[in-house]
Parts: sequence; C-alpha cells; structure tokens
Amino acid sequence: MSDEDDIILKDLNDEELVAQMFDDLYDGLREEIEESVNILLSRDWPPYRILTEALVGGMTIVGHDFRDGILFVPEVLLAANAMKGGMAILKPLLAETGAPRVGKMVIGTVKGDIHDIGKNLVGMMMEGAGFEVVDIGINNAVEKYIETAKAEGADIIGMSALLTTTMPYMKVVIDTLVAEGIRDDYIVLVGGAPLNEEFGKAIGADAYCRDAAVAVETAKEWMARKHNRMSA
Ligand code: B1M
Repeated sequence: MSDEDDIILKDLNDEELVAQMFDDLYDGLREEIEESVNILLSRDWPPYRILTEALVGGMTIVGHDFRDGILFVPEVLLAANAMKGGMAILKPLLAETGAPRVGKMVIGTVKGDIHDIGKNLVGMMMEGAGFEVVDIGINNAVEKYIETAKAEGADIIGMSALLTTTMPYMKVVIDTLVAEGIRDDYIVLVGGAPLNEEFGKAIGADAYCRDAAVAVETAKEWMARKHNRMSA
C-alpha cells in the first residue's frame, strides 16, 4: 500500500485538505476530490469558496504544468474529470438560492474549442444567481448560438473561448447578429482565459467577464439596464 493510500482525508485540517485536493486534482483522482468536497461542505465551507479556493485553485496548477509541458492531454483530461466530479456536487447547492428568474442566458464554447469547465462554472453560478441557463455545449457554430437565442427568447448570449485561435470566432457571431439586424436584442458577454477587456471591446461585445462571479454581476447590471430601457 502506498503512502497515498494511507491518507485519511477527513483527518486533515482545512489547509492540509485543500493542499491534498490540489494533489488529487493533479493526479485526476475523482473519488478523492468528491470526498474532499463533501468534507469541506460538512465543515460549513460555502460552496463558492470550495469552488474557487480548492477546485479552481488546483486547476490553475494543472494549467501551469500543461503549459510548461510537464503534463499532457490525457493527464489534463483526468484532472478535468476530477474537477467535474467536485463541480457536480456543488452545482445544486449553488443553484438552490430559490431566487426568481432574473433573465435567460444561452451559453456555449465557440467553434473549434472543446474547453468547457469555465463555461460550466459560469452556467452554474448564473443559475445560482437566479438566471435561466441554456447550455449549448462546446464547438458551437454561429447558427447554433443564434437559433437557440431566438428559440429560447434569451436575454443574454454568453460565449467562452480558451484558445487564442478560437477567440476570434466570437467576432463572427457578433458580426452575424449585426448583419441580421438583431444585435441589440441581446446582451453579449464573453469570457475565457486568453481574453481581456480590450478584446471584448474590439469585437463589439457588451462586456468581457474575467471570471464566473464577474459574469454574474455583469449580467445583473446589463439586465437592469435593459429593464430600465424598456420601462423608459
Ligand atoms: Co487546453 N489549453 N488544450 N485542454 N487547457 C489551455 C487553454 C492552455 C492555456 C494550456 C497552456 O498551454 N497553458 C492552452 C491554450 C494556449 C493558447 O491558445 N494560448 C491549451 C491548449 C493549447 C490546448 C490544446 C490545443 C492542446 C493540444 O491538443 N495540443 C487542446 C485544444 C482542444 C480544442 O479545444 N480544440 C486542449 C485540450 C484540453 C483538454 C481537452 C485536455 C482539457 C479540456 C477539458 C475540458 O474543458 N473538458 C484542457 C484543459 C483542462 C486546459 C487548462 C489546463 C485548464 C482550462 C480550465 O478548465 N480552467 C488550460 C490552462 C489554463 O487555462 N490555465 C488549457 C479552469 C476554468 C475554471 O477556467 O476556463 O479560464 P477558465 O474559465 C474561467 C474564466 O476564464 C471565465 O470564467 C471561468 C470561471 O471563473 N470564463 C467565462 C470562461 N468562459 C467564460 C464565458 C463567459 C464568462 C466568463 O461568458 C459570459
């Protein structure tokens, strides 16, 4: 039996447990991550804190080593799978605020891009804040965004891109909305690690959202503006 097998997660203090979660995420150990998330919940950690400090924190380390060629796609997939295990436990808790629906968002990752963890997180947080979320998944062509937004009567179109090669596709979607004369029917929010404020402005999005919490705040702000405009 290895040393790893000897660790009793529930015997670790909070700091040790989060450090262990970073290791377990790195090693793609889904069951251990799920157990640790449940332990932190039982210690009254708010779901959002577990998400940001333990799960996103651990994924950041994975990201650095992926960038530096220490980890490769199969390992990162395992880490992503472990992260999703933790997120699945937190999702209903983040969503159970019982707030009235404040708006509807269609969200998806753009064409050519299969990264979905950040998008899922944004969707979860938006649901938790009372938004209705229609998740169209990954690798979305412009038609999918627009058809879904129309069919669902969405207020917001949210786009995610994690690659420098796929982020320009966001402009294709926005340009198509303009060409169809429906740009002003939707609040367009964009996000993803390689983006920034300047890029968001340059492609004609309403706002760039640095993270899921900012996405929620920005969506609320823009929905309030929309309501004010409509009642003016
Ligand atoms: Co990929 N990958 N990956 N990858 N991957 C990155 C993005 C990379 C930065 C790694 C690196 O080199 N350091 C790099 C991109 C480099 C670049 O373009 N500049 C990269 C690469 C190169 C690739 C491949 C090309 C590798 C290859 O095949 N050679 C390939 C591309 C596949 C494709 O999409 N066509 C690839 C594949 C993969 C996996 C499949 C192995 C896996 C994805 C699994 C999955 O998503 N189901 C993967 C992963 C996991 C990563 C890293 C390690 C982690 C991404 C992540 O989930 N972060 C990533 C490194 C990194 O970002 N540090 C990397 C955690 C997540 C919570 O953060 O997604 O940023 P993030 O989301 C945040 C915010 O950005 C924001 O809020 C979220 C929550 O706070 N946000 C939004 C995101 N979307 C939003 C939408 C909004 C609002 C806010 O709308 C309103």
